Amino acid sequence: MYRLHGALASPYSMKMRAVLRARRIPHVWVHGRQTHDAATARVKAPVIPVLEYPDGSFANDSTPLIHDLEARHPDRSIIPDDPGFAFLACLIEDFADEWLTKAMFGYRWLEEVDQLQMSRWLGFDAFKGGGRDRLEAFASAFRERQVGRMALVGCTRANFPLIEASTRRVLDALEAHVVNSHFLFGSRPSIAEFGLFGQLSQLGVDPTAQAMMRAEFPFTYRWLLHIDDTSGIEGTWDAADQPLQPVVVALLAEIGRVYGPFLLANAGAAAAGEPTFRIEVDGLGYVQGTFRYQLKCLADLKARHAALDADTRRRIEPLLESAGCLAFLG
Ligand SMILES: N[C@@H](CCC(=O)N[C@@H](CS)C(=O)NCC(=O)O)C(=O)O
Repeated sequence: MYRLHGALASPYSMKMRAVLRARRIPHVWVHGRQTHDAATARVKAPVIPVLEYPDGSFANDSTPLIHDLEARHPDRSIIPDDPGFAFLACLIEDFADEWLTKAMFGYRWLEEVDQLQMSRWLGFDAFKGGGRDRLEAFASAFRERQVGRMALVGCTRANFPLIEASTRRVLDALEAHVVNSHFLFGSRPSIAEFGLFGQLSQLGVDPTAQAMMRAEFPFTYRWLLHIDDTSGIEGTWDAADQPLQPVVVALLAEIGRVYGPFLLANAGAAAAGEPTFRIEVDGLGYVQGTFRYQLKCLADLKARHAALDADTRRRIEPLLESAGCLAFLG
């Protein structure tokens, strides 16, 4: 039995919980301040979710965890068996984890109504009782901490127009898709859906973002409840020669438009020893501190792309080219 240590307000925790459910991997869901501190003390970077393995070892970082579980458990894989679709699914997951998360963080901590509501719910989730005073004390301390970190993760008011425009394009594409099919690469969920679900699950709860989703993206809003538990889904992957869903083409175009330039600018700044970098997309500027973790993400994506066999590359490169993704994968 695995033990997944996470939090309801943690997008990566919701992602991992949905993955374990979908794959019918026996686990218990453990959340709350006490277990959080105990579990994060057992890993290098004190971030959640933390997965406790049946042998008592602990590990975190959702993407490597997902691939490790793929290696340990063959059934109900969430990686499409076609190497081309597998690469695209991993690219979309990384985009959600590293770019869409800025929408999640921005919608949560930019406006006071969300800061107040979410910090209180985070306190409620952390202590599960123990009185209002303790909850409020935690809430105001956590709110101050998170609001103070907004610039660090690029979620400033000045950056938000680009983050929001990008998020709306993603939601537009999903809204048009989920009425036809709940999945991107067939009739079963892939790592891409879980990456998107993780971040969007929070937009489905936080007051301002939830109101936007219910009003403008009502089916995507409902889709979140479906992806939260797909343990009952028995589906198949699309065949390699089947045309890609328009939603996949739209997501790749968004990756080429915003995420590629973001990763390249971050890598360029790191190489030049610059503390910050700036990109501009459709006239909207975005400034952020240089981030080491995203250097690893870019390197992983390049390595996955380079590892593709020649036939697969020939098949998906025209799509990557027209989406502008080869600019950062080459
Ligand atoms: N790359 C990690 C990111 C994990 C992460 O950032 N988790 C957040 C919660 S969603 C966290 O624990 N942040 C640390 C903190 O706020 O102290 C993953 O994919 O699991």
